Amino acid sequence: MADTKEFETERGQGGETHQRVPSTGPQSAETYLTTNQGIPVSDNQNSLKSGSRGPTLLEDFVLREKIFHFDHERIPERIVHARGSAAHGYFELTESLSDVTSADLFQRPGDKVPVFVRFSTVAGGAGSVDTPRDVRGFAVKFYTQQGNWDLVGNNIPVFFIQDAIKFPDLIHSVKMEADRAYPQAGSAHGTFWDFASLLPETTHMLMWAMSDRAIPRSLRMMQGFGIHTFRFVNKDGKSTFVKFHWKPKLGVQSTVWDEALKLQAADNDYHRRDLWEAIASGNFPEWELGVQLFDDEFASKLPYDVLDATKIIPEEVLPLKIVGRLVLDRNPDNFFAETEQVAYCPANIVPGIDFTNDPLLQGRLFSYLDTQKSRLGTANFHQLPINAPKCPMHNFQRDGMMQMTVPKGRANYEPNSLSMAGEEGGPRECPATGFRSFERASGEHEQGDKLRVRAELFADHYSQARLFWKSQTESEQAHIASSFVFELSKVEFDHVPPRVIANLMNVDKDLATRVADGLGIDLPKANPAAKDPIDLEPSPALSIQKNMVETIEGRKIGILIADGTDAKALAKLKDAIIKSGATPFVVAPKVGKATLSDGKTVKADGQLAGSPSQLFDAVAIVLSKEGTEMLLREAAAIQWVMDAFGHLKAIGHTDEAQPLLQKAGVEPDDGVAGLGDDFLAAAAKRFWDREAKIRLLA
Ligand code: HDE
Repeated sequence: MADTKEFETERGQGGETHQRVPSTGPQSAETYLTTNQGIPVSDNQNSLKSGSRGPTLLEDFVLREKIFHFDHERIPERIVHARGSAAHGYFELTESLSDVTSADLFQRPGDKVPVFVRFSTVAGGAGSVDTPRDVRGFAVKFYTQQGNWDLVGNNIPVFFIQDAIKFPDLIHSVKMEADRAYPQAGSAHGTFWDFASLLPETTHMLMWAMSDRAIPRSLRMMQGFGIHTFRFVNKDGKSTFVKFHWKPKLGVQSTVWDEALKLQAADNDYHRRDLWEAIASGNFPEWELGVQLFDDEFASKLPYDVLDATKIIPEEVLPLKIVGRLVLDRNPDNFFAETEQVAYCPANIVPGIDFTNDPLLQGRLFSYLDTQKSRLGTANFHQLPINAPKCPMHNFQRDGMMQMTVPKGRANYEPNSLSMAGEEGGPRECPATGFRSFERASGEHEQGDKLRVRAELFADHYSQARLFWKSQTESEQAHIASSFVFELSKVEFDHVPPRVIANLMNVDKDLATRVADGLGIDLPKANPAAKDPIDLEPSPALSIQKNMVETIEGRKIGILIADGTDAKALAKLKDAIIKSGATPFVVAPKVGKATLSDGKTVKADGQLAGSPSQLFDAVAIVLSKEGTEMLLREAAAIQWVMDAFGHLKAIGHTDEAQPLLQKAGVEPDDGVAGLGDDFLAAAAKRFWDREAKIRLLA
């Protein structure tokens, strides 16, 4: 892109502003505006008219081309996962997996592979909000030396359905309803729960979706999962099953529901902005890659099927082996060219990795390539810079819309003997390094008659939902029960909530009772289970609260100030926050300036009305007596403090600010502190115990 630093500003006859390259001085072709054909443009403010007040002329090709191109700027949004944010980075191998896979990226510790990672919500459109209750996509494109490998996963390790044939029904039911086109970006509506209640296989996923996993604090603070069981294949052709896990360095962190709702009003782009700002400020988001490796024998002993995407293998049953790290260190240069045009595809796989017969995965292998053609318009979308492999790529595929390469010679077929005539013959197959599918069926029933059936072990719909429930803390259980109540309270069909609760009866009677109570309806009988659930050992690894990483690194701390704020206290606090790896954000009634105790003025980062406390992980109220008195008359300030308390955040404050805390209903607890180290320690946590005092949960 040309950077015309030197330009002159002039006024036109009608007073319009013209920025023009200097009439004298350098006028290199790099600096002036052109049409798409490279023709220099003399005037970008006025269309060509017949007379200054006359009609616009059709011959104005500058105008026509500009408007024509603008008219076609949009492309179809993704059918699902339309709303997303992405970043560049790298994957670094820390432990070799050469014994189980021949995949080049898993051979040599220390090797780095470039990646492009896109996070997304599922249900909403491209312009929808960032913080609905929803599953998040976690798609990684690895540009390896053996071609692109796409690990297209989610932040929840299981899925709603077991067979791809149900995906269109699932998505139709969860997206905005067909006649009224609402609600946008949320599952709290009739058609979704109607469908889900009729499919007991959704129960496990519903437990996750109703948990705090579905309202993440940040894209940087989510786990990621490949979900399906995949295969590794080593150089001897031996296969090992593998499940992929991403573990965030900052731990899994979520919001509370009221906060997530208020974030939708405070900042539609909350997650997008958070990711961008973290990378721009050098706080690079990071994850570890963990793998669960197992063989046929292990798989055959499990009480569930490893081809069933509604099941996990608990980490306590099969520990993770950490083999590498993912670092996101560069924001996209252009949202459309990169984040919008990136085309992930689970079928993009490299030698050494292979699929399994998971019937959900098998359907995905068709869907993604197919959808990219309608989204990106041509079979040549792989040539877009963001999709192109970063290793040599050549074959005999030719032509098509938007062909960007100019192949030379006549070799567009194979076999050929053109080299015998001294011409280029083109590339040839390579059995030694080429991709080979794992040849053998493993396990029973992996081949045989053509049957439109589901494998028998898939029939256990509830045991793992129960396992998930039992693995949560009391506070997390209360959140899950309350989410069911919230979502079902939005369902206008009276017959649907009892059906959901009848499924929950098979998970846990207490949960079912709490949801029924919360809705004020009678407890239904349990839905007869296709296979009776069994009690599995709880998995503490599934709880967010039991695994909190207590750090303020990567967090944002809101500091409320006003005229009269103690200058020294403010400087000291900001300094301490920065030193501990967090970001301070100063909020004041007027963004332009606040006059501090020493008479100096400071500029705030945000104005009080536009910077509610849900934007921060913890808050400090650094007010003088006069500042407090003023803000006691400002509803936004009272709400600021009230919400920080209600969202279970640490609150640091000056003594003088106490009346404001009182007016906001803050009761003293471990999370309410001064402004010293006690505040910084508290800012690393959420105060779950507080919730029982302020919220009636189910
Ligand atoms: Fe997707 N999914 N999906 N999905 N999916 C798409 O592909 C599909 C499923 C996931 O950031 C689409 O390029 C089917 C599971 C992510 O660009 C589409 C089935 C998981 C993304 C599609 C599933 C995912 C998509 C829409 C059932 C977690 C966003 C646009 C068999 C493992 C990728 C596109 C991005 C996107 C189909 C189920 C994850 C329509 C048919 C399970 C993260 O092809």
